[in-house]
Amino acid sequence: MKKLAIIGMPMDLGQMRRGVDMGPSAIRYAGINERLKNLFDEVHDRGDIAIGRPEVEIDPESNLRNLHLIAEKSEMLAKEVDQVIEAGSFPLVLGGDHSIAIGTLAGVAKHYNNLGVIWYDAHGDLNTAETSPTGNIHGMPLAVSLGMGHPLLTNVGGYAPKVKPENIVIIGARSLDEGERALIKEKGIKVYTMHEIDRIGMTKVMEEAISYLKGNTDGVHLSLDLDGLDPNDAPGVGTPVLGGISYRESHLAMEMLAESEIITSAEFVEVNPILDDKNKTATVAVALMGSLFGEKLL
Ligand code: 6HN
Ligand code: MN
Ligand code: MN
Ligand code: MN
Repeated sequence: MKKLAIIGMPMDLGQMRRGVDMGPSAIRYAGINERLKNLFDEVHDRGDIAIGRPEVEIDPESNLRNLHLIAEKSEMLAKEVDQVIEAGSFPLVLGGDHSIAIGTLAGVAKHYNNLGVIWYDAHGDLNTAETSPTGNIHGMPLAVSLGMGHPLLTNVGGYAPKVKPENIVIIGARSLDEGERALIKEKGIKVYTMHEIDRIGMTKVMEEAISYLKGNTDGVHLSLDLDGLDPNDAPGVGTPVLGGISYRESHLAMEMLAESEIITSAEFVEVNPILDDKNKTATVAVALMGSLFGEKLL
């Protein structure tokens, strides 16, 4: 029995542009339930994690905006994700900004010895308080999951690290900060930048990424930041970067992941309906989910 559980994580505390907390609503409005219900035996929308309207935390010393709030809310998401997997369902988390990945991965990784991660993003999200140019935690979740960063973040779920550097593949990168570049080199993280996508094409990139992860992992989490796509195709994001992955290439990437059957959990993040063009970005997200879960035209 194939079961899907949808969890909304309306958290916008990892960056400074309001509106990304409405991501889960926008994605539901774009028809996620209708689109996915025929692809599973059961689809259960568990609603949203309660974020409330907390006051923005200002801690000038740590360079980590909203540290305590994000840690606390991430613990809640981790528990929810853990329960979903425990119940035999596939967890699909709707963001929220990319800081939500801290909680998602804390809930997922304890179920695997060698969790793989595909980080589909314009950015590396590999900053720490020391390297971050902004203090925004949405630029840090992949580093946090490697066990690097403030202990309140790295220990969400009660353990660290969540992933090993050799089990990560970043796809779509075109904006990396200096500290992130150094970390990628130091840890030997596999990255397909836009250069490789242009040069060898998405088909080859995905073939390579899948075979890289397939042998060595016992589960693969897809963390898809909508800003990995080109802003023409996904305008409703807080940190757009020109020259991104097209909708068509993304569609193909999701179909290849469906065929490979390696994906065991997923999240779609950074959909901000306030910055969007008639809910286009949420609509793109739902279409990509359809492909990821095996939708076929014929
Ligand atoms: N995202 N590298 C920049 C920072 O502030 O650390 C941008 C991060 C963007 C994060 O899009 O998930
Ligand atoms: Mn468990
Ligand atoms: Mn991101
Ligand atoms: Mn990004």
